[in-house]
Parts: sequence; C-alpha cells; structure tokens
Amino acid sequence: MNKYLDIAPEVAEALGEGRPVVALESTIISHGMPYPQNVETALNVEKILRENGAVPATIAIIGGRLKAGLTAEEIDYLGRTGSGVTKASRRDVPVLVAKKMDGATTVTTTMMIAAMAGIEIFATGGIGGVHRGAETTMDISADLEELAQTPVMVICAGAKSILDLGLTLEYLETKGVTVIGYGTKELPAFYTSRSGFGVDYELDTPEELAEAFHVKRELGLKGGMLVTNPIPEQYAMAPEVINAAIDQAVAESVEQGIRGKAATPFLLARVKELTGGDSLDSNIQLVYNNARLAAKTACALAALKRA
Ligand code: PSU
Ligand code: MN
Repeated sequence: MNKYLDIAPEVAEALGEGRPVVALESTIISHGMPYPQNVETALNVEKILRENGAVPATIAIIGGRLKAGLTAEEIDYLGRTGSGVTKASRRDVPVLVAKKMDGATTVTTTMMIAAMAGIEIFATGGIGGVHRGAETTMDISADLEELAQTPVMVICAGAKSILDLGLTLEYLETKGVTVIGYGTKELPAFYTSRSGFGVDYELDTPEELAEAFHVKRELGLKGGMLVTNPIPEQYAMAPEVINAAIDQAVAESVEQGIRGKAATPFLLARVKELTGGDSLDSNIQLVYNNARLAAKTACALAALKRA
C-alpha cells in the first residue's frame, strides 16, 4: 500500500469486501461553489451515495496526506477556506506532499488518488477541457490527459461552454477516451442537456455503463471512461441566458488576462454572479443527479465482479 495514502476505515472496509465505493472531488468544494452551499452540497452528495447503496470517498490532500474519504470536519474546512486551499492538479502533488500542505483535488488528482485506493467510479459536476482560444493559449485541462491514462470512470454532466466543446471532444478522441452519453447521443453542456455535439455511444442503464467499464479493464486497456449525464430538464437553464453569461465571463477573462489554473475558477464564479445564483442551483442539482447514477453504476460494477 502507498505510504502517502490514507484510506478512511469505512472506505477501506467496503473496498476489501468488494462493496460499491464512489469517489468525489474537492476542488468543486473549494473553488467550484461559494460557502456555505459548497459544504452543504458536498455533504448531501455523500448522503445521496449512501441512500443509493455506495460508500462515499471524498478525496483531497490534507497535511500532505493523500486522503480517500474525508470527515465532515475536513469537508467543512475545505469549504470555508475556499480558494485559500491550493487547487491541486497532477503537477502540484509532489510538492504538496513533500511540504505537508493541503490541496483540493481536481478531476485529475481525484482520479489519481481514487486509482491508488482502488476506487473505479467517480462522480462530479463538470470536467475541465480545451478552453476557447486554446489554439493560441494552449490552455487544455490536465483532466483530459488523466482520462487517457488512469482507470477511473468519471460521471459528469458534460462540459460547460466556457470550454470549446468541439475541440474537447476531438482531444478525447485522439487520446482514446470513450465518451458515453447517458440516455442521449448528444454531449450535454452542463447547464443544458444539449450542446449540438454528438457523443460516441448512448448507453441507457447503470448496468450497461458498468459492463462497458468492466470489459475495458478485462481487455487490459488503460485509461478512464467519460460518462456524460444530462441535467434533469426541470433544473436546466435557458440556453440564451446561460450562453450570454458565459460569453461575457470569457470576454472578461481575456480582457483581464486571467490565465493558467485561475481561468476555470474565475469563469465559474463570474457565471454564477452574472446569473444571480440560478446557475448555482442548476449546478447543485446536476451533481446530485450524477451522484445517483454513479452509486447505481458502482453497485452494478460490484455485482459484475462478484459474478
Ligand atoms: N468545471 C466545473 N466545476 C468545477 C471544475 C470544472 O463545472 O469545479 C473544476 C474541476 O475540479 C476540474 C477543474 O477538474 O475545475 C479543471 O480545472 P482546469 O480547467 O484548470 O484544468
Ligand atoms: Mn487550464
């Protein structure tokens, strides 16, 4: 076992017995939503996973320890501290661990730590991708590279159009990442269920998702798998409203020269301000929706492994 990794006792016990476990990220807590809704949402997501038969493992780096499974106090700490916690991507891990620092894990680092712990299913809101204007900025999220190499299924609500969705799909194709639409043949655009871009495959049940992942593993194929789950229609935003807010936020980020790891948190916060909090409500609901699907998929995967 990895000497830098702490698996919470409940998580370790479930993994040891082949019971379903679902990983959750912590950048969504510290940098993705404001306090106190971030903590409230994180705790509710854990509850939803339990209600649907899976053990939650929220992932972070605390005092230089890689953590799979946090206490409510640790979640509260990350939520209160917000952007005061380092947003930890792959490149940050060695120094944060060596210096015994804290880090909120992105999709990238959550996948890394989940894989070290033996957790195969991970639920979140949205993934990073190829940013608009990446042809000159080269701003491409490390999340895409991680999906190409680390064997974890990421269940999200697609990608926000703060990104270039077409280029994001091209990049995933190049990297050999299977992109699945859950009950749809169209990539969901996070706040809305439709983006106009097609996905590779539509699968319609948690059992089908689990089977695809199981087969990938049995074939010895490396890398993860991306499941895009549309936001439930009653929580979706009007496309004109959300697209106008996103366009304005992107224009402001260019004007203000916001770059690097600051770009995504800036855009998320600005979109939330511009929509007067409506986007936050949608964001919370789509995370809950992804948690339900992830728990059911983890149950189906556990059953397949027992068979
Ligand atoms: N997209 C969201 N909410 C988020 C993020 C992305 O809708 O909270 C976070 C995730 O942690 C994701 C990270 O992994 O931002 C991507 O950051 P970057 O674009 O800097 O790679
Ligand atoms: Mn980036």
